[in-house]
Amino acid sequence: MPAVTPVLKTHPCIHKREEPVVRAGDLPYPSALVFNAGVIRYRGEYVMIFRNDYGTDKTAYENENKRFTGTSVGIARSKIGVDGWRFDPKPLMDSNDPEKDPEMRRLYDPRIIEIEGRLYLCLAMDTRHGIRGCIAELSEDLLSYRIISASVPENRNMVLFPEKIGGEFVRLERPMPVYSRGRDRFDIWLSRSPDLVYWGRSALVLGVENVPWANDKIGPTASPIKTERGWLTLFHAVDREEDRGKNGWEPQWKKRYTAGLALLDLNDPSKVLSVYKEPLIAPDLPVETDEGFRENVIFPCGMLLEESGEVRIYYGASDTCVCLATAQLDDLLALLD
Ligand code: BMA
Repeated sequence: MPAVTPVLKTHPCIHKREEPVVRAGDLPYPSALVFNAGVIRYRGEYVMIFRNDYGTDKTAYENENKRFTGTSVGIARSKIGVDGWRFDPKPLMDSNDPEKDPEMRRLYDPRIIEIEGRLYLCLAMDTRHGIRGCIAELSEDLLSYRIISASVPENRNMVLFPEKIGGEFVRLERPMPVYSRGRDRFDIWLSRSPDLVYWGRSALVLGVENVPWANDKIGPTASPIKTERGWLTLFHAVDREEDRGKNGWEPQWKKRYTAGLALLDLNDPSKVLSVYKEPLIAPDLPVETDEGFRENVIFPCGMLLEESGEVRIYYGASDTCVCLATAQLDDLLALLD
């Protein structure tokens, strides 16, 4: 496979686990790509909620033009959050559910967070009339959900802060203003809410032009972590070159997704205190660069701070499997002067 240029490297403070933590063959139901997973610690174990695209495979996709027939969102639990995942027997959500709202095509890219003892999911919702960012409340047993808020199109990549700030719920989000900004010049925004249903007082957080290696778009990834210096915040950053070749199952894949790092003000997270000027995580393992549906994609949806001071970053690799990277909190904060 041709190398993707310009070369972007993972920062040395990041330790990547070489093998994926979850992949398609692990699931007890139809599955082709398992990726973009949110993770929390909940009632003594780790809960992962992941995206699963199904209905084809590499050979059928490339040789018979057979496309995916569905997207589901499923749940897995593990005592240690690395291996030993136990999968629920069926998905929580499925685009082929005959009872789903006919307007809705699918839900995907789930992020999970516990706020004040309740569980919430942020999801992208493709509908017949555009992409909506939505928030769902998840039952305590993780077996059912209720959508409580859905934005107007076009918006997605929502993540909730883990606590109220100034008495309000706060989310990061990524609207897609194609008409006014030109194609794929997308930025990170923030909105506030008294109740998680009504959202407003929106503000720009970070423009794509402030991320030196991104020439395309940026977006939120996982719920930020509270530190003494500010909200430790990951984001995804996309660079695109027209001459990039096949890079996966599709005839051409021109983009590369990396993860970047920023620090947001504790009391007003629309204020950026610092952005690390290089990527934090770039695709460089074989599973990230040479295999998978869309190569060179790092797409984190979960970030956890362990008692030891280790930060765990769960990310989708190549839109194909779930991988895990770790770093020490102090090392990450040292990048944000
Ligand atoms: C984004 C989303 C993600 C995906 C990424 C790379 O637009 O659709 O689910 O991981 O593209 O394909």
